Formats: sequence, structure tokens, C-alpha cells
Amino acid sequence: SNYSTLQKARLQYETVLPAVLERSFKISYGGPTTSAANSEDIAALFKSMYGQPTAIVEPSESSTLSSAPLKVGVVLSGGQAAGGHNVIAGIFDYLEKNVPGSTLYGFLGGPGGIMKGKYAVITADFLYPYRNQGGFDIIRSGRDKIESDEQMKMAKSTVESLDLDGLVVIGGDDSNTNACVLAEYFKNEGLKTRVIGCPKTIDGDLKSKEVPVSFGFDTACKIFSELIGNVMIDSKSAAKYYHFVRLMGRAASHVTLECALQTHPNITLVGEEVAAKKMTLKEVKDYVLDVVVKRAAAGRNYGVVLIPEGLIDFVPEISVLIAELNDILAKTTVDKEGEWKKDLTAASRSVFDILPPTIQEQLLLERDPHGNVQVSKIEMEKMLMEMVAADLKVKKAEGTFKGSFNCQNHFFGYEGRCGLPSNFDANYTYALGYTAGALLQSGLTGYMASVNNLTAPTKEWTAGGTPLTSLMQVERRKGKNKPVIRKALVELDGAPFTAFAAVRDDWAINDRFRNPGPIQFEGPAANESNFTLLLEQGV
Ligand code: FBP
Repeated sequence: SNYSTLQKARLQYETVLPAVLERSFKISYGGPTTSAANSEDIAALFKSMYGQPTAIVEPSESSTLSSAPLKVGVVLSGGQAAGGHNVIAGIFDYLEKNVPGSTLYGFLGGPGGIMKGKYAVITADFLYPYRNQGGFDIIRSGRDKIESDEQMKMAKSTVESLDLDGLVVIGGDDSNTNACVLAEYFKNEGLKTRVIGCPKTIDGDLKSKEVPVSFGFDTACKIFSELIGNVMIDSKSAAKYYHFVRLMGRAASHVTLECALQTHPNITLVGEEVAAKKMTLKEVKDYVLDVVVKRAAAGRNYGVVLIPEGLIDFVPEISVLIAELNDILAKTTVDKEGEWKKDLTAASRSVFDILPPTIQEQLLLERDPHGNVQVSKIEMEKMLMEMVAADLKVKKAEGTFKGSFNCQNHFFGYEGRCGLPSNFDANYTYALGYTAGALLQSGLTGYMASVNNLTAPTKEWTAGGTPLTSLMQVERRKGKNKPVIRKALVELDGAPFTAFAAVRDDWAINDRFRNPGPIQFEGPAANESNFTLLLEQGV
């Protein structure tokens, strides 16, 4: 095969299963749940799902569950995240072991595959080459949303014709919202198909008390941190460049914050802080400028700046502009003549008009099927670089800046999504798949598989299910109010941000660069998870 030595070695890696999933179990339940917010609206929209209790997998002498074979479908939805293959392996192995004779169908190309009825039957041989490997290529992913009446009917017809007992949706906040909508719909239509979600996204913004982290975050942050660490040493060696690094992660700055904790850059912008302090674009630029000027005074005309891709959406005046654009784009197509601009408020119009033309164009790009601005396509790092450079030019002419300012820009995003999963992600995803199998066999629907106690050794991890409605609230999308899973943003009083804020001024001027190196699968660094998880769990 074309596999590298390391890929082959990873095929042999034996994932560790939490003890509670190894033996016979029973499900115990917590009290009824509510929603993240807008509970009346969520209760009205999800009459069958709302209020379900938290489910906990507990050891039991023997299982009372039926071992009649199950037919289960699985779909990978949205952006790639390391470990997706192991979720599928976890479901497959669970079914093989506990309900032999079951069939696992993999829908091809994301939720579109459910609507079109396109699938592959997952067998042991088919699955084997994907174990512990990165990517979603086993069945591919897609960003379609199952939304309209017609699309719901298409999904219904597929699950009916395959006689599915269950469907596992591996996705982020939007895809799990969609999973909940499907669970409710299937139940109301009298179908037996139960729906279970799994928390996937490198962004790390799908989390709650019971779902401590989404899979793929750990691996992506480790890959980006390796690259940032290398760039840092390069910058210090040549001592002539500032590297502006934009990092993926959508709205939330979790990825950026974790990479900062791993590498200690000179400047780290955190979107949530910019929003909380209502910092204007000018104030954000002034912060960067100030550090560059101070470093120059100390003889350092180089450095590394981390910028979350979602920053643009947090700068107050731009976030208002984006909200207005979202409503406009939901109704009109944007013409060259700029007719549509009359629908902007005067304030937003002046903000729009002073932005560089490239950013204007990028802000007008089509929204994704869930109504999100495609922040990965907006080159905010270049805009900041240019703004800082322009100010420094003026300062130079005035004689108040004597240093130099040469820049390189980078965007690290896609390179972090399909790497070989870290040991943490490999084990976590396998456990999530196993848990999804356990929840399905127990007859549950409308739950997200949740694996917890993640800072303890893997054997001691716990497993259960969190009702999807408990994670939801109402938000404005595509010009309409919609139920969605609440995004977990960086909390400014949370442990990761607090730890960072205590040291960032020192990192700014003095070089405290830390190079974590590549992901390790063996040796002293192999089983480290990430600072965000450890700090949030109080370790
Ligand atoms: P989801 O996991 O939420 O689907 O998104 C992950 C992500 O990588 C984001 O960080 C990024 O903004 C987006 O996908 C990019 O989308 P695309 O792959 O469609 O370019």
C-alpha cells in the first residue's frame, strides 16, 4: 500500500477502552433537563425530545438489553476533524461485540448521502485501513443541511427503506442541531429510527459540562502549535520578520488560545476579549502596534502574532455590519452597482466603505448552508498587517519609530484537520463511537454521546448521553429565528484565559517561545492532552 511507516504503525495501535464500556452495563438517569436558553421556544419546537434526562452508563452484573441485530447508519458532517474514523470503528466494534449480526451503513458525502440514499456497507475489511488514521475519507463528509419538508421526507424515505434502528450523526454544533431536528421528526412520524450525535469539530466550541471537548481539537491544536513553534524559532533566528498567523476555529478563539498556551507568542488576539472590551478595529490595531514599537525599542524587530479567524466577527462595528449583511444576503443578491447598500444602516455603511476591497468582497461571499459567514476566507491577518505597517510608516517619517517591520502571513487551518489523531483523540473518538452504540442499543434518541473524566487515565473515563435539547437556544440565522446548539466561546473568567492573561505582557516583550514539536505517539509527550482541557478540569 502507499501507507508510510507511521501510518502502518498506527493501524496496529490498540485503543484503550474505558472500563465501563468493556463490561455489561445499565443506563441510569439524572433529573429532567431544560435548554441552554429560550426554554419555552425549545420545548415548543421539540415536543417529544424536550426535557429528557441525562443518561449515564453504569456497570451492571448482566445486561437486560435485547441482542437482536441492529441496522445503524452513520454520517460524517461538516469540517474534518482527526478521529472521525475511530468513531466509526467504535460503533462497528460495539455492534460486533454486543449485537452480532448487526449492519452498519456509512452515508456517503455527508447528510446529502442520507437524502440521496447513497451509502456503503461498513465491513471489517473495509474499515481496517482507516483505523487510527486521520481524515473523513472512508465515507467523506459534506455540509448539506436536512431542512426543508422535502429534504426531511427524503431522509425519512432512506431510513425507512434501509429499515434503520439508529442513525449516528458525527458533527459540530450545527450538525448536531440537525440531528435533534431529525430525532424529533422521526419520532413524530412514528419511525423506529433513533438519532444519536457525536461531538466533532477542531474549533472546540461544542462543549458543555457533560461534553468536555469536541474531538479533533486536541490534534489540530498540536499540529498548529508544532508549526507555530517552528515559525517562532525561524523568526528569532533571522530576526527580521513578524509572522502574522491566522488560525482556524470559526467564531470561538479556543484554538488560538490553546496554541498560545503551547507556544507563548508575542501577541495573541482573542475574539471574545475584543467583543467584551468592545475594542474597535483601531484599538485592536493599536494594541499590535504598541507591542511592535516596544519590541523595536528593545532591539527586536521580529515576532509572532496569533489571530483567530473569527476575530472579524467580534470587532463590534464589524459584527453589527455582518449581522446586517446576513439579513440582506438572505433576501437579495448583491449587485455590482451596490443597490443593496441602501439597506445598511448609515453606521454600517461607513464601516463597510472604509474596509479594503478584498475584505469587502470576502464579507459578501455566500454564507454556508447553516447561515455562517465563511470566516476562513477572510484574510484578517493581512488587513491588520497592512494597518500596522501604514501607521509605522507615519511614525518612521516623524522619527518616533526607528525599527523595521517586515511581515510574513500564514493561515493554519486545513493542515490541522486530517492529521493522524493524537493518542488522546484516537481513544476519545473510539470511546464516543462505543458510547453511541450503547445509547442506541438502549433505545435512546435525541442524545449526544458524552465521554467524561478525560483527565484521568483512559480506563477511568465515564460514558453517557446528554439530551441534545439541553444544549439548545434560539438564534438569528439567515434572517430567521432558529433553534441551534449554543456555541461555547472562550470564557474570560475561565482558567485557560486567566492563565494566559497573567503572562502575556511578559511574552510580548521578552521572548519566551516554546516549541512543542510534532505529535508524539510514544514516549514522555505521547499521552499529554491539551492545556485547555486540563485547565478547565482544574488539573
Ligand atoms: P465544523 O467542524 O464546525 O464543521 O467546522 C470546522 C472548520 O474547519 C472551521 O474551523 C472553519 O471555519 C470551517 O470548517 C471551514 O469550512 P470549509 O471546510 O467548508 O472551508
